Amino acid sequence: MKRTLVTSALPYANGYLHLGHVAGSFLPADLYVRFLRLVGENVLYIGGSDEYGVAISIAAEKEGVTPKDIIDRYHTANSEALRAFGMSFDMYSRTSIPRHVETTQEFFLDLLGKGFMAEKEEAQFYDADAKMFLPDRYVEGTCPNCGYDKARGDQCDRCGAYYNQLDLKNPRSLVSGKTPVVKNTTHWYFKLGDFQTMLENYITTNSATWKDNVVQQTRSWLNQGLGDRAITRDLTWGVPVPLAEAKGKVIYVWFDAVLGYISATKEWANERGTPEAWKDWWMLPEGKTQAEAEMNYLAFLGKDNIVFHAIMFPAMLHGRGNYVLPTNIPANEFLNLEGEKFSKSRNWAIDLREYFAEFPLPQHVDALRYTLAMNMPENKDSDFTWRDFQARVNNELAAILGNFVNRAAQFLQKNYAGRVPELPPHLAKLPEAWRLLVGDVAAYNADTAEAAVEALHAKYLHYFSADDVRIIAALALGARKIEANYRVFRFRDAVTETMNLARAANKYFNDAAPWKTIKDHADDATKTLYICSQLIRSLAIAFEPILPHTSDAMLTLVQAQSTDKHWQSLALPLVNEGAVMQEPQILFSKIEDDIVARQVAKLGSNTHSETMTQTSSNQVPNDQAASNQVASNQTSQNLISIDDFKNVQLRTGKILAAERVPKSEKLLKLQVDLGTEQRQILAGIGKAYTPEEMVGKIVTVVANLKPAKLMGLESQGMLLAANMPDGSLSLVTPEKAGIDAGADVR
Ligand code: B3M
Ligand code: ZN
Repeated sequence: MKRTLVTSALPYANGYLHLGHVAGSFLPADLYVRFLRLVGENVLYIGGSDEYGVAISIAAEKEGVTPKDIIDRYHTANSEALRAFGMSFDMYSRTSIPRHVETTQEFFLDLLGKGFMAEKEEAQFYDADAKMFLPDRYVEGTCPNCGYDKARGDQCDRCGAYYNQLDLKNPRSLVSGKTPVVKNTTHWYFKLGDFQTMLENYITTNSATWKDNVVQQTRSWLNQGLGDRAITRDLTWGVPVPLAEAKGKVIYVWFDAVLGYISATKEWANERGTPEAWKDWWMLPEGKTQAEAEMNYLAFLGKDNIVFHAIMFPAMLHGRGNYVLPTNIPANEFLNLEGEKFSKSRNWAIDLREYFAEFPLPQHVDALRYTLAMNMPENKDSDFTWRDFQARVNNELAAILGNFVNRAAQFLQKNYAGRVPELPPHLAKLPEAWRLLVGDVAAYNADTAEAAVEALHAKYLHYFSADDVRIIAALALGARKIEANYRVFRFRDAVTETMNLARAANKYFNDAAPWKTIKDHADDATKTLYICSQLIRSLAIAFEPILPHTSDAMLTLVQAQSTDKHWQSLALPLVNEGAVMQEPQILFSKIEDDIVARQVAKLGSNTHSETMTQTSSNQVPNDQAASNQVASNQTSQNLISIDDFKNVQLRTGKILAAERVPKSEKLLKLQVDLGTEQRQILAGIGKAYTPEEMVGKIVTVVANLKPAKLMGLESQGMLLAANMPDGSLSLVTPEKAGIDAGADVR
């Protein structure tokens, strides 16, 4: 039987969850899971707190409390906030539980036993003041490649170079600010390189449906070639390395964190009294592939966690053997706040607790879910603004959905004694006709909707007006479209289409104008209100993933049976005639200007200048001091989007002729064949290359650069070259032979 396991990245328990976390990895997963449950699929949704790593111990030291104090505080607060936000986890666990320690140690020993680990003694930076070895994120210095003076311990944010920590020039400890010493230490390395081919195959088979950014990031890691990764640390807070000779060492937090999904599933299985049931979700049945076993695993997360879930975790799972691997990794980009990055210390943030303190009602939870879903950073970074929040609530939730439900319910109260109307005798068979009609709509699609209305109106003339047919067809076709969007993780579109259904219902009520027909065509009014009662239920089901509280209220309003809560029956008339309705409540009240103004004014009362990382990668704490310096690297990085990059047209070019530019040591004048045209390009490579050796070379050209004049000569493009350590240049050329002029470079 088909199963879908869903996880959301485990946030570090060292700070309160903010809207960025929620939009990145929680809300999309919850929408998806709730949708699958409505469809009746077998799904398990797992999450929890990530409680080890330097992020936690530093936060503890700063406050003079124990790491346990920190994780208890934030795990409790965050699991409570997520519950209030309507997250429908089957289990929200934590990585400090004994079961997790066991699971992690088991994996470590198993991979060690199979030869996937290497033990190495290596020199590492040691902070003598803080008495600790420095993880890469806690040392900063000058990049050995480009000279950037805020390069991280293992990677330069300016030129992208990767290097060994010890190659960093002028290293500074970010813990004490002092220059670290070099000291030897032994660590265990996970031999990721052993999984290169397996991972390449894994990506090739699975990635057809993956998001571009996930595939690209993963491929680029694979293209660099995978090497050994140290997975132990000289720290006290973490899962102890289960070897006698490794006293005082713990397992690297990322190695244990991804296993948190498994230990949380074990916890779930145990709590429900079926301790072995976790295997149904993680372990392949004997002799079956994952596809044959119909086992899906979807890992929702923010973009900075991709590599750990697309490379490291699959390697660990495969190495262990017989485990499922992620079938998809629907990573989101980042959410900004009023056009700027979330930053706790600048008070440029909204955490969930704060939001609930200001907006305590269930309708406010749903309003936030809706606004975040409509602005989900699916394919690029997106923005939450209070004005947009206000507009979404007032103009959409209140003015469309709330308005429809409220008007219909009021009308029923006033004119039908608060009951779902009973159909007049000549329409007694209308529910049956409705079912047949929905069956007929299956032959049409969104493009042929009007044809459907015409044909089916003629067919069911006795029961339905053209408008009746139109709204019923809209439900049936809408349900299909929404489903298609959820299936491919297009949440914004799914939610937009859902609101379109409410829009159609609102229009239906308006156009039918029952307040008029009730005077002379009472049967028409009765039918209209019967249909509207059904629409309330249909919309409740359509909105359930997005607005769970509102959905419940709507179902209760028309006394819909919870057993009828299925996506498949969304468009069917399942509300009973004569059902006594609840007293209608306002679903969404308007948000006034002064409320919004107050929220905006609260932002930005400033102290320091830390940028909060949203789902910080590695071990960067998103809290105060240590990370002030760490995170400042990321702001100076000035990230561009993939779209920005796509604006640059890179193409291969073949050098047809080359000569020195008189009076210039550096400049060569080149005639370059770009496949479709010939260009003159002046390149500053004259010290590294002679004109003779240039001719015939295939180079990489920026093809859409504005022409410029250099020493009186026009240059129509630019060549790419890398800076060599000795200051000279090396042209960027295709790695494989057989490429001619004019190939796209991406
Ligand atoms: N805690 C990093 C983060 O919060 C890390 C994710 C773990 S997912 C297994 O972004
Ligand atoms: Zn650099």
